Amino acid sequence: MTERLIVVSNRIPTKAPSSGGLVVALHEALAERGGVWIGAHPDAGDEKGLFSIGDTPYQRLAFRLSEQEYEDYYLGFSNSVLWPLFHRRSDLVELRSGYSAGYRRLNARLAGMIARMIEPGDTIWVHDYHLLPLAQELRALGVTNRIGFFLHIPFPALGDLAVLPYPEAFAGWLAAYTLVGLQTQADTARCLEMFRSDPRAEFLPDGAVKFDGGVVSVRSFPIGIDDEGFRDLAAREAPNPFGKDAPEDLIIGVDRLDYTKGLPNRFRAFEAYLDRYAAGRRPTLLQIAPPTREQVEAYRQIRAELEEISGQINGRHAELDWTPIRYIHRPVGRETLALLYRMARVCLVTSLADGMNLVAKEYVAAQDRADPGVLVLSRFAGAAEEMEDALLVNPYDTDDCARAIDMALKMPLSERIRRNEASLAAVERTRVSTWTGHFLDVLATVPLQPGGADMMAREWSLGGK
Ligand code: GDG
Repeated sequence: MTERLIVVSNRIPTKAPSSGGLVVALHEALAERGGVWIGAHPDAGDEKGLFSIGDTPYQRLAFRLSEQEYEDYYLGFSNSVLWPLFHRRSDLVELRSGYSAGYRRLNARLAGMIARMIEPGDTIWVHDYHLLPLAQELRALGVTNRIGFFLHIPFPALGDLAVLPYPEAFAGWLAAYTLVGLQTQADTARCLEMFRSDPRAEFLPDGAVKFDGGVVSVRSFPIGIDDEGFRDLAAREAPNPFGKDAPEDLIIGVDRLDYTKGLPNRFRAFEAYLDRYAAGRRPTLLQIAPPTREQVEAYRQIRAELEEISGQINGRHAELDWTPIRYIHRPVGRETLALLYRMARVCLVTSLADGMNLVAKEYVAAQDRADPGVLVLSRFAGAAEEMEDALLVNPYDTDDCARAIDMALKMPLSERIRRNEASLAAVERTRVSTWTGHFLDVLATVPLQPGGADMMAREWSLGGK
């Protein structure tokens, strides 16, 4: 019997990765154990089945989304319903006819393709919110293998789930997995609270949940980075990315341009810092914000809003030889990013909700341990649960953030070293290569009692909502 690892994610990496992070960690786990990575690829074959792509030590199988699937499953239900809902932005949820049926159809189609190639000893690891019902669809096709799920984004509050078109289906999606992994203990508590509030769930003595004939275990697995790789990239001899005139007090922000990352709040807090605390200093906020999901209206709005705010702030404060906000709306290379992290005296992470936030960990790992910069970190990023020695802020409180910037720029060396060491210890504990191993070890040992194939529970979107 083979014991392959089958990783399933919404997107499949287009080429074998050359730099660290989750993709590399999964790539290594697959190369070591042997297995298959399955995910959507924009140009793979036609829309009928799985296509083998690329040249890697394991197999990569791609499927292609039709235009309608892209619209309903990806832009629609995944990114205009689940993403805002899970990030406490129910006001941005767009419930359009066809979204949830499209989401269910894609998950069912993918399950069909996977069921045809699965073998008895295989372990399946599904990633993220695009594929929540995949295990339930697989169970309905008779797949009894161990299936793990990891949610990269926050677990929603119980009250918010009522916004879903078929809220009662959600617990069934999760219960069909063998193991559900979440970023933080707070997420785990919210997930268990959801099961506790559901009369169909029964808690077993070991904390696992019996539901719909199956048993699911729920644990937190805080994700991390390749900290050693990042440190080496940051510490290498390289030309200054700014050329000769590097800003003196550099503050950095790095985020996909997403409304969950709290960028308007950050810009306003920086403005408040300039107005109230800067006294003689001329810091520069370098904000790198590559575009993302631009077909979704909420993303077009946040882009316009940020351009307006940064224009206003620069208009008020800029001088001939100083631009307070440098806002770069495109990606920069990973090597350059590492150098910029190391040069920056402060890193601002002001997410309004965030599963983990890897930028916080990358910044800490990239610092010169003898003269580190300071991480200002939102209490609402998952990373705050482990990195208590960062300067934790409430991103909704402009003055709290402005004061934190002031404190960070004035912080004595001894305190910067102490805080950086403590945060670094947290980063090392969650190193991504350890993280994959830990998840897979737990998945291999928790009770296996597949269930969740209840056809009634699967009727959730057949009405076409
Ligand atoms: C989701 C969850 C969770 C960004 N701009 C550039 C660039 N990046 C890289 C960063 C970092 C990654 O993208 C962003 O990761 P985050 O964790 O900050 O955020 P999401 O993309 O929202 O990720 C999140 C994560 O999944 C993992 O589970 O932590 O909470 O939302 O690595 O460095 N990289 C380069 N140029 C850029 O311009 N090279």
